[in-house]
Amino acid sequence: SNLQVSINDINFNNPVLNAAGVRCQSTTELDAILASTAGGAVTKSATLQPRNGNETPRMQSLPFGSINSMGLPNYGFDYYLDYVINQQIAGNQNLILSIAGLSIAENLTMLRQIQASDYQGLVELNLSCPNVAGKSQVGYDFEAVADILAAAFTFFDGHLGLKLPPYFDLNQFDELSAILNQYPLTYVNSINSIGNGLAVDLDTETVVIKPKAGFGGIGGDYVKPTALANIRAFRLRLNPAIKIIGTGGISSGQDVFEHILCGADLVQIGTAFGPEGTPIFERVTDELETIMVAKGYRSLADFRGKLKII
Ligand code: RRO
Repeated sequence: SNLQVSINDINFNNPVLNAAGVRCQSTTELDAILASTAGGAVTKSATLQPRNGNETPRMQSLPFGSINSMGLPNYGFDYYLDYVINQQIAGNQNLILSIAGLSIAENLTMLRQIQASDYQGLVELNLSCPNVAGKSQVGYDFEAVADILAAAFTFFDGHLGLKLPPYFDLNQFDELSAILNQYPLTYVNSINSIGNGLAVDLDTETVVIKPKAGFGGIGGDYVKPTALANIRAFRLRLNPAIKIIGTGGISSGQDVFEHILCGADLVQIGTAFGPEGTPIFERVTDELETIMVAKGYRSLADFRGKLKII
């Protein structure tokens, strides 16, 4: 079957990428993703200055997923911009540069530097980091989202996507979509982790991660229904020119199929990529093809967004 996807003339051999954050902080890790059968690679969200992130333990596997409060550890914006430009020179366009400034001004500074650089690829503005103490998520403040897009599109003419937090009220999808539809966004990526969950260790009667007194973002199987709902809700509301990346609870070909059926163009794997590593990309892609063959679908467009209601 044909698993190819193109987003604004940028081509991906298949729709399955890593999600920002997991095994993508160093160039060694990014090289391993690109050397695998993954459709492409996403860089760890960058801040202008390098950061060590929060104190450890800051990520923990849970029975049906994960909890993390990494606190944006990364090698700094220049490190990732250099990497994606070097990949572009080598002929690889299947990358996404993720940025997560600690303020709107910092995000605009990074976007200006990208605009001034030779990088022509996808840029993912992460408005949904739940784990920097004292900073609320821009993605839950729709006026702030409108302000940053208005400012960004006065000078930025590259391919800009937004990484969004999960929403839980249908009015939120209506209000945010009305804002997003006013701008030439390339895509939205739903969802980031469900912020500020809490897990308990029965034996020790403690929390399981140290930062933020144990509160952290939830990923994995726990979040798949919320991810599917966010993809579906945005696909029904956003201008068709705005593509959708589905992230949340993917560990099998069936999960990928469900994301695409709800409207995803590309998908990303976070939690499950941690323990399984790069072999996960070939496994889930093979599983997706098996489902497609059984159903008689030859391309992703045959079923993308075609979820039926009853
Ligand atoms: O680094 C993190 O703590 C983190 C980020 Br930036 C994010 O966007 N989502 C997440 O679950 N963790």
